[in-house]
Amino acid sequence: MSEVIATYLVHDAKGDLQKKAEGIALGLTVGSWTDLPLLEQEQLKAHKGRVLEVNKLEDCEKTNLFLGKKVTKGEIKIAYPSLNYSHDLPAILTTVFGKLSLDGEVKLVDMEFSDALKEAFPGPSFGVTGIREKLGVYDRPLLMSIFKGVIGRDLEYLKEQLKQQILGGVDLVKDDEILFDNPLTPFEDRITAGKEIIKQVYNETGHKALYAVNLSGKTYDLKDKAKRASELGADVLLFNVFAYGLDVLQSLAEDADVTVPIMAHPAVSGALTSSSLYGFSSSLLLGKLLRTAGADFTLFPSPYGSVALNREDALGIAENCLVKNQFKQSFPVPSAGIHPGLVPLLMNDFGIDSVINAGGGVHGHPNGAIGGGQAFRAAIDGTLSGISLKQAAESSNDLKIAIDLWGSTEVNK
Ligand code: 1AE
Repeated sequence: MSEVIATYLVHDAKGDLQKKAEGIALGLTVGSWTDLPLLEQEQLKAHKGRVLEVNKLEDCEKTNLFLGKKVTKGEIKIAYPSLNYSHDLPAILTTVFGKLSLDGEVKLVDMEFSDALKEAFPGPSFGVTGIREKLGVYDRPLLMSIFKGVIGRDLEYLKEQLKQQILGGVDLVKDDEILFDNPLTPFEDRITAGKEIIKQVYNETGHKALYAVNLSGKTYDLKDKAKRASELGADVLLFNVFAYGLDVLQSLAEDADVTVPIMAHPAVSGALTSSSLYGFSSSLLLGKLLRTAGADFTLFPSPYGSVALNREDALGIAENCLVKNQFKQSFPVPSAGIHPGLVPLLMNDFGIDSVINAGGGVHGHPNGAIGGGQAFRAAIDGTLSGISLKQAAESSNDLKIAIDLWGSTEVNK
C-alpha cells in the first residue's frame, strides 16, 4: 500500500495514548468515523489514517515540571494513505503534521515513505560518490572551510581569502551563509572569480578544490540564478533551505538545467528542531527529508563545537544521510566551532564519508588559513593512520600550534 508512516513523540495530559492516536489518525484524514453510516465508512475506508503502534514511554518528571501538569509520554505510529495527498512534500507535511504541529506537545520524529511514494522525489543528484569523483578523493573525510568576515569586502579580498584556504589543503570552501548577493561581491562575479583562483592553485600545486556559492534572493528568482550558475560552471550551490522550504530545494534539485550539487545549510532549522516537545527531530529534518528533497550535503552542528547538537541526534542525521536506499547518499557535514583537536572525535563518530567543516578553526590559526588547513589535514591523516594527535603533531608544526591553542581530545578505542 502506498502511504507515509509517521512516528510521533506525544505528551498527553489525559493519559489515554490510544485515544490520542485515534484522534490524530482520524482528524488528519477522514474526520469523525464511528458516527458515520456504514455505507460511508465503507466508501472512506481507503482514506482513513491507521494507528499502527502506541507505546507508552517512561514518565519524565522534568517535563511534568516544565509543563506544570502531569503528562503521559508515548510514541505512536500512524499510516496515512497516499490517496489523500498529491505526492509532494508540502501536501505530505500538511497531512502528517499540519495543524498537529501547533499542538505544542507533539514532535514528529520520523517518516517512512513507501517505495511507490519515494519515486516522486529526486534524492541527491551527485551524492557522496559524485562529489568524491569531482575531487578525486576517495579515502578520507573531506575538509571544508568557510569564508569569514567577507561582508563589506570586495572581490579582491575574497579571492585572496579563497586562495589562502585552498593552499591550506581544504577540499571545499563555502560562502558564509550570511553573504548574499551584493554590489561588492555579486553572485556571478563570485563564481567566475572562484573558478579563476581554483584553477590557478590547481595549476600551481595540483590540488583540486570546489567552491560553494550562496544561492540567495527571492524564491521565484532562484531557478534562473541556479541555471545561470550552472552555465557559468559553478562547483556547488550553498542553499539556506529552511529560509525557503524543502520543496524549493526539491524543485532546484530536479531541474535538468541545474547541473550543480546542492549544499543545504541548517540556518533557521533550529526553530523547527530544538524543542524536545514539539517540532521535527533533527534526524528527520536535516537527514532524511533533506536527502529525499535532493541535498548533496547537509550541514548540522556536531556534538562537540560551539553550537552543539546532542550526539544521538547528530548521529541520527548522519545515519539518514548514508543508509543504503534508492537515493544517492548525502554527505553529512558536522560543523560549528570545529578545530583540529576535535578531528579524532568527529572521525570516530562520522567516519570517512563525512565532511569536516571549520570557519574559525581555519582562519583563527596563528599561521593563517594556510596553517589552519594544514593543521586539519595533518589531524585527519594522523587519525587515519591510527596515531594520536600529539604524535601527528610531531611532524606538523601547524597541528602542534592548533592543539596548543584550542586543545585536543583523543578517542580511546
Ligand atoms: C552549522 C553551520 C556552521 C557554519 O555554517 C559556520 O559558519 C561555522 O563557522 P565556525 O566553524 O563555527 O567558525
